[in-house]
Amino acid sequence: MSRVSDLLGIKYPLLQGGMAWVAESTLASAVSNAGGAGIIAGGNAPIDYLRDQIRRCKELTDKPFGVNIMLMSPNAEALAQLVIDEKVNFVTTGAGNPGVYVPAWKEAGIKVIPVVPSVALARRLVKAGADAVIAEGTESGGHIGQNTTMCLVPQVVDAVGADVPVIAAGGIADGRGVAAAFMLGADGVQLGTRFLACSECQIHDNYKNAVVKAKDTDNQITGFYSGSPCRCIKSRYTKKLQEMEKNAAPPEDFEALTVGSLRKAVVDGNVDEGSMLCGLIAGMITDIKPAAEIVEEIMGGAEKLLGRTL
Ligand code: TUI
Repeated sequence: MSRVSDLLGIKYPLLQGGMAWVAESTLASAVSNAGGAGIIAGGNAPIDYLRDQIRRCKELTDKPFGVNIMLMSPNAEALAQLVIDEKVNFVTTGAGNPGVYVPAWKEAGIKVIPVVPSVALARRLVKAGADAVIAEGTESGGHIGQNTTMCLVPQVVDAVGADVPVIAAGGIADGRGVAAAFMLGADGVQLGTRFLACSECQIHDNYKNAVVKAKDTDNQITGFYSGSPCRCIKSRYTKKLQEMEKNAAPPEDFEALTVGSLRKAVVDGNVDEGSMLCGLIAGMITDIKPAAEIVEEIMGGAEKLLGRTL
């Protein structure tokens, strides 16, 4: 068993990304039932909805699953308490430094696994008590840092020391990517984009099909100049946003375009006005299949390449 499987009590050291608006109980439970670690994303969602999602997930699986807390959410503090009240197995965090919450989570026996886009933050959070870190490269979909998976993972592995497992994220969607992550010193992987094109993923079919159709170059980073870069499938929406950035459009114009854009993609399937967050590896994804098949195929492929069980 890998150290990540040991830590989380799962079969395979594979986590499903905590994608805002996307990662809900149906997807998370399917990944957990497949032997990986499913994750419910907090995003900006209301606490009552998230409590229901956690409880629904417990009904759909008896395996461990986690909750991702997006630290820029106004509900982050309430969700930090909810995961304690609901005795969630583990927490991942994104878009900020979760340091203030770590002592209470540890006290409650919750495993803490922050996403880190840099070596400095990895060091800081390990000192604060993180059980593992997710080193996320800029190949990922959504809100991203600037370092690539290939460069970031080995540097984080060296920085955190032998006792702390590192989970690689960004640009991984098959056995070759998993094997490469392990060669870089990772003890586990987190996949988001591959699970967008998954039968149990509840996003609108238009969004799902856009992931499958995307080529290697059908990808665009928005928000680059505002300091909040976000990777999406290239669309009318991303082109308009980039045009507005170039022309330094007023903040109210950005707000009019971006507010509710994730909902438009995920719920309405509006591929022109919605923001279809998606990683760079979408170009390699050509089919939609059940989570169990995805997990078995990827981990089987990695085990063959590495010549050992994971
Ligand atoms: O969080 C993500 N990806 C996301 S979150 C999201 S929803 C969203 N909504 C509104 C604004 C922004 C996002 C869509 N995609 N990935 C994990 C991640 N975390 N990527 C980068 C970071 C990160 C950045 C800075 C983590 C920590 C951090 O710390 C800065 C500090 O405080 O030291």
